Parts: sequence; structure tokens; C-alpha cells
Amino acid sequence: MTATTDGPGALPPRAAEAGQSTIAPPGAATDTEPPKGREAVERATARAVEHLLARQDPQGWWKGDLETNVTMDAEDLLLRQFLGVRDEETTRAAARFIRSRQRPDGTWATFHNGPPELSATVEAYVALRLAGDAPDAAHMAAASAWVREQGGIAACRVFTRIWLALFGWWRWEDLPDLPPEIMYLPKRFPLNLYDFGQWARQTIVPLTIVSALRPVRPAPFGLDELHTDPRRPNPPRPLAPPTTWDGLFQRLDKALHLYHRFPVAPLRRAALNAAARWIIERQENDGCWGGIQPPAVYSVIALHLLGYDLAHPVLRAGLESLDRFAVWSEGPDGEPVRMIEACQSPVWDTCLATIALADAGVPADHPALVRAAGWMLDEQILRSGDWAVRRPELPPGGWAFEFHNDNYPDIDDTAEVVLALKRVAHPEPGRVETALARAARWTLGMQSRNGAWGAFDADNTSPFPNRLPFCDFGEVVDPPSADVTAHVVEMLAVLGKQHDPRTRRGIEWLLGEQEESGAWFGRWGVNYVYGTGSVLPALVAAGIPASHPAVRRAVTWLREVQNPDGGWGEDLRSYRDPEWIGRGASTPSQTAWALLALLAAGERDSEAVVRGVAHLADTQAEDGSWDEPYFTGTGFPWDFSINYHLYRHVFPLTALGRYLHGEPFAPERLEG
Ligand code: R01
Repeated sequence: MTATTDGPGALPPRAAEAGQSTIAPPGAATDTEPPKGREAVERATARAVEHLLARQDPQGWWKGDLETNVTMDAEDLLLRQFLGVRDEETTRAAARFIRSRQRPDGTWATFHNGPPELSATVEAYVALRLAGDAPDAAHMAAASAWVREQGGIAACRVFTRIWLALFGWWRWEDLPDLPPEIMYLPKRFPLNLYDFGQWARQTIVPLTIVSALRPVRPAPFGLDELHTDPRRPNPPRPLAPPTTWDGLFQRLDKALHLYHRFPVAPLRRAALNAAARWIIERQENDGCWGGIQPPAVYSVIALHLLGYDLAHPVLRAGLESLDRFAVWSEGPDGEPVRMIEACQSPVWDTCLATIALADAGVPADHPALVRAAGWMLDEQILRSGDWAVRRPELPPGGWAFEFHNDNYPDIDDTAEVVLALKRVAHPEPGRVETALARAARWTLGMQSRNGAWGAFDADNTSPFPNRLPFCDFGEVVDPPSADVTAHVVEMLAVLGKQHDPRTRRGIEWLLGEQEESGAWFGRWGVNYVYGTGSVLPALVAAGIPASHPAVRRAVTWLREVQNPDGGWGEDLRSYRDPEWIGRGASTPSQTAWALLALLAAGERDSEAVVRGVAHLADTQAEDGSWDEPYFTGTGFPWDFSINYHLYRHVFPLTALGRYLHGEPFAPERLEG
């Protein structure tokens, strides 16, 4: 990985440093705001409501595009090439998208304005070569020159080198091993499958099949231009001392390579079959796996290698599900452009949109909200899933993030769906009550030992998976986080359980997680602004007074990091470089998160809030929404970032609505 501060743009000044604290807020109000300011905010809110209502699907859900990076598009093309099903139309449309994301220096980043990223650049380059771009074309030569400067293919992440190995561009022996026998590790044993977060688990199981079989389907061209020295594509790397964790795991990997050459044949065969069964049992009704793209890609390859042909119902459905991750649009010259989503976010978008509309003053019995609630009620998952491995006695009752993911409901979606359902007057209150009771029971049952909540599992905190040489990318465990825990605490408070000892443990954990600065880390959103924007509303809803020192420290931090333009922004570099914490160009969603925290803390009439609200009103687009090129969502801190295309809209609307109408869950409102 390259230095983290070398992307375009230097550190922006903080508001305090820019001397903006002396500038009067728009409308120059102190005690009472001028009616003109309020009118402008009301107009902006009304326009945003209209915009959001117009985007609801007739079935009741909302869904914005979920934009990540070009490795999705490159891997999709490589998959089609590997299976022999790549067609020209798809290839051309995907290549147009990949080219549209290349920067003038020839590189690709994994988020808007981010630093160049080696693995993404290699994958994008290879995909464009599949599409027929010549290696000596200017845009290609610039990319390959940069790749060589960075150490070439040898310096890429494991996933990238696996993709290249499938085509003979890299040697399988020069990759870390992960054998299918991992299927047999008992559930209490270190490195067993259920020690991995669900996204990694579903990706790893098919990859154990692929890396046991080591297939090579020779490519139509070579990639010598991506090596620093094509005669020595894999320069030796130094071993860490055996007394360190890294050294220990490197030696474990050597042992696994030895085992690969002399496996116990019946055990290997049985393990491959067990892995295939595990995969097939988890295929969703629509043919995908866990609602996310990577497991579907690797599962299709793995099953195909085990002899399933592409017409087999499992593979046919799998391939069809992959087509549904594609978003087609029109390029500047009217040509079709195809982007691959890592997953789809309808449940998450729908609960956030429902909350936003309710905050904006849309009546609780409005048909749009009733339709949304009806759709969400139908989506509740009433069967068991992988979460039951750690909680075998717990009855189901959660929601997943996607359309099709019954095996992996998550605690974040469950909490926010409950918060949304509480805002709607649904014509069948009994049905709602049953759903809420199930959700509360499931969520409470998923509390981790430390009193907090992870996204998909309880107590998914093993230190070992991230140590495997195989796992050099992203997060592979799912420990409790402040943002998810905050959403749960807010949900429990709204359900009247603010005094439940389990809620109190969650609150205590949150208070202990506050950083010196006064902020909370954001695991699933960028970054401390998201964490703090999640925690303060939850603490206040649970009865922590706005005068509590933890709340005051957070308010002070938010004031300090407000931008001169009245907004808030925090760059993804904050995950790598403390200099960037709380700093970055203002964005609508991050401005809204800061405002939600300040409003919860009783700062409605403060200069910071007035200026933040004015920033949102001033930057609204003609169509009632906002522009947000910056990525403010987190898949894995730093390694995998998400631009949720609805965030720019739902969070500003919630903030404006709460500014106008007050806090939905102020303690005095909750007593009723
Ligand atoms: C991926 C990958 O593509 C991917 C896609 C989606 C997620 C995780 C959690 C949630 C739910 C939604 C989506 N909430 C907790 C989020 C709320 C804001 C994760 C990963 C990439 C690489 C690998 C995701 Br390896 C595996 C999967």
C-alpha cells in the first residue's frame, strides 16, 4: 500500500483554524432565528420529500445504487472469460465503465479522489486487455508503467493473484494456501469457519475448492508488462522470525503447501464434497449467495470445477443472479455502460427513507409509509441462519440488508427497520407488534459477551483469521462496533427497554469506546463523524442527559471539525492517517450525521447547527436531492469503500426534518 496522504488535495483547513467562528451564521440569528431562514429550510425539506416519494418502488421499497470500485467489474469479466461465456456486448459496456473511472495518470483508486491502488489498477488493466485494449495504447501504457513502479503483480493482494493464477499469469504455488479441510475444524477450534465474518466465510469456502484444484485456463495473451522483471515474477520475500505471529503463520502456510503436494486422498475428496454441500445449502432462492457478489462469483467457479455444468440448475441460477448485480446506464455518447454492484441495499435504504420522511413531517399514515412498512414486514426473516451456530437456542426475527439473504440477517438493519416501523401507523398493529417483539428478542439474543453488538454474529472476535497470509485484504472478522451498538441501543430505548440491564451494558460499552478526542470510530460509515452521529442520538434516546460529559466532549469535537463552509466531511484516509480524522471536503451525508448528533445533544439553536443546516439548504440541487461524489460508506475500513447513492438524500432529509420538528425520540416523547 502506498502512502495515504498522496492523493489529490492537501489537508483542508479546519473551521476553527480558518477563523470562521467569528463569521455570523446565515440569517445572523442568536436566540430566535429569522423566519426567512426557516422558510428556506422548509422549502428545501419539502422539495427533498417530493424527490424521495417519487423514487419509491410501487412495492414499497427504495434502492439507491451501491457503488464500490472497478475490481467488481474486472472480476465479473474474468469470471465470464474463465467459464467461456463472455460476450462482446457485456464486455464493451463493462470496459466503458472501467475506462470512465481511470484517472489521468493511468491508475485506478478504490474511492472518489483516493490514492492510486495497485490491485485495482492491475485488475482493471487486465479486464481492459480482455476487452481488446492494446498494451501500447496511451492509457494502458500509463497504467502498466505505474504498476511496475509499484512492484508489479508480485505486490498485489492475494485475491488479485488468484484471479491471475486462474489464467496462468501467476503460479498457484506462489499463493498462500487455504485447504478445504478447514471445513472439518470443530466449531470451538481456532480458525474454524464460524470464526470468520459471514462475508469472508462465504468467500473462503469456494476458494478452498479452487485453491485445492489449482485450475489454469490459459489466457489469449501474456502480462509480462505487469512484472518488474518477467524472468523473476515472484522475488523472494523475507520470513518473519518464528516467534512472531506473522512468522508462525508463514510457517503454517509452508506446511499447508507441503500438505497440498501430499494430501490424504480420501480426506481431501470428502472435504471437497463437504465444501460443495456447504455452498449449495446456502444458495438463496434467487440463485445468489448471501446477497453479495463475491461469494456468488467464487461459488460458481468452484462448483463448475467440481463438475457441475453451466446448465445445472444451481449454476444456471447462480449465473443469472450475477446478472442482477449489473446496473446498466447510458454513457455520454449514448452507449450502454455497465457497473457491477457489490450488493443491493433495498432494506437498508427503505428503513432510512421511511425514517427520513417521518422526520420531515410526512404523516405516519401516509400511503407511502404504510406501503414501506408493509414491504418491510414481509421481509422479516423467520428462519434460522449461520448466526445460530453461536446462538443455537435463539428464535429468528432479524432483517437482512438485501432482497435475498435469508441466511444472514444483520443487527444493523434489524435495529433501523424497527426504528422505521415505529414511525408508521400501519393498519395491522398486531402484526407490527409481533414483528417488533421477534426483532427485539433476536437482537437481544445476539448481544456479544462484552455487552455490544457486531453486524452479523455474536462474539465473532477471533484474532486469528486476520493473521492468515491468505487474508491480506479487508476485514475477515465481525467484532462489535460502536455504530451498530448505538443503533441497537436506540432501538431498545424506543421499544421502552432503556432500563433493561442488557441495554445498560450496551450503553456502558459505548461510553467506554469514546476516544480521547470525544468521537467514536465508524466501522460501517466514514468515519468518526458517522460513529459519533450514530452514538449521540442513541445515548440521548436512552436517557443520557445532554449535559453528560461524554455528550459535551463529542459536541466540542464536532464543533472543532466543522468546515468553513458550514458542512462536515471526513476523508477515507482517516482510517489510515490520524491527520485526516474529522477532515475532508463537506458532504451532504456527513454534514447530516454531525447535525443529527448536535440536534440530539440539544444544540438546535447553536451557531454550528444553524450553519450546518444552511449548508444543506444551500447545496441542494434543483431536483431536490444532493450531489455526493465522495464515498461515505464503509465495507472494510480503508480496503473497501461504498458510495451509497441514497445516503446523500436520506440523511440530509432526516437532519433538516429534525431541525424543523425536533427529536423523534426525545426522552419526554418516549415516555408516552
Ligand atoms: C465483499 C463485498 O463485496 C461486500 C459487500 C457488502 C458487504 C456488509 C455489511 C452490510 C450491512 C452490508 C454490506 N451493514 C452492517 C452495513 C450498514 C451500513 C460486505 C462486503 C468484498 C470482499 C470480500 C456488506 Br472478501 C467479501 C465481500
